[in-house]
Amino acid sequence: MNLIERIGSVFGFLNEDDPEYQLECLTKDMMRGFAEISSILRKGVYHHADSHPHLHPHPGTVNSSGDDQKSLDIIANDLMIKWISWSGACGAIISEENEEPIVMELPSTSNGKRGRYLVAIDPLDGSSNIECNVAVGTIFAIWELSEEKRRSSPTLTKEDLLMPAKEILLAGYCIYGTSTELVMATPFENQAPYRYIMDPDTKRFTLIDKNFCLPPLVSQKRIYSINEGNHASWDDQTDEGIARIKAHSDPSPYSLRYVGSMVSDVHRTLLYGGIFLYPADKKTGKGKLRLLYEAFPMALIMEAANGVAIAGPDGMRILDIVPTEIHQKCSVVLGGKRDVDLFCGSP
Ligand code: AFP
Repeated sequence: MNLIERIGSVFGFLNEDDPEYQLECLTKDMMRGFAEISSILRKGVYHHADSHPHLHPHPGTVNSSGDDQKSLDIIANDLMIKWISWSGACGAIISEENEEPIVMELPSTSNGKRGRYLVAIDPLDGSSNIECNVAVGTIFAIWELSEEKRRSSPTLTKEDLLMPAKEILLAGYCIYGTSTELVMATPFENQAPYRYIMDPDTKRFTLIDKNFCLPPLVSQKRIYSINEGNHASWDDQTDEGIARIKAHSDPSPYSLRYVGSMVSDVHRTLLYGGIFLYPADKKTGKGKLRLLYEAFPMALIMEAANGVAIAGPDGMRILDIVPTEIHQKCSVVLGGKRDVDLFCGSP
């Protein structure tokens, strides 16, 4: 792509022959969204929207200027949709906040094709904890739409957007904690996740680790992370697996750490080791976490980091699950092999 084409691409006229550059534009624009969400979260007053209604009216109400007051989930969703659409490289978006997918209209230019990529995103995961200032995050996965889907008129169905994990091109999460960090992984073999940190002044992301993997086994901490309050709804295998973890004592027992924000719990697991679980409820047989924009991206990252990502004690790989609904739920077990093996009772 020459200079003029590159400049033109800023306004959405992306060169069809350069898919890699299109993915770069999409990801860079998403990073602008992460930076904007990070700045909004740091303004603090939003944390107190519910507990201090006099400072900030409840979501869904109208403020004195007649503007709708939006919850942080909606603000983050609007921002991410704006930035993802801005790139011109995206043909469809599945967001946790939108019941229906957002499918871009067929343009009259660009060969009559909508953008190349599908983005599935949870714009603000963990937000029910936000008032007490815990780290929350954005989780996403990106696929490439087929030529047929890019031309499909007038729109695409939900079923058209059910793409398997093995076709994910890029998965990642941005964590808004004491610092804002971005972790991204591709499914290419032997390619570890990359870890970036954002400078809050310049909003630039700097690569700090090209090999963001679980620590070496000897340094992996024994930590388990699960909502024990749901104990009564676990099936027997989960119950037994957690009992095995709790009974372990040699050389040291497991510690329990649970934030209740998946990005935080998974980020800690990647940094220190351990196991994070959100099992299925035995009555419904379903977990809480969403397959396309929570379980798939985190599973891809965990496997790229030398960890294991399964849907339950039977060992089914999360990345092998065939999606049947865009907001499908699944159970999740992520972590180091040693800890997942102990949970599963594997020798
Ligand atoms: P929210 O986005 O509604 O806060 O949900 C967060 C989440 O999807 C995930 O980030 C956590 O791991 C999980 O739910 C926590 O759920 P419990 O509160 O049921 O433990």
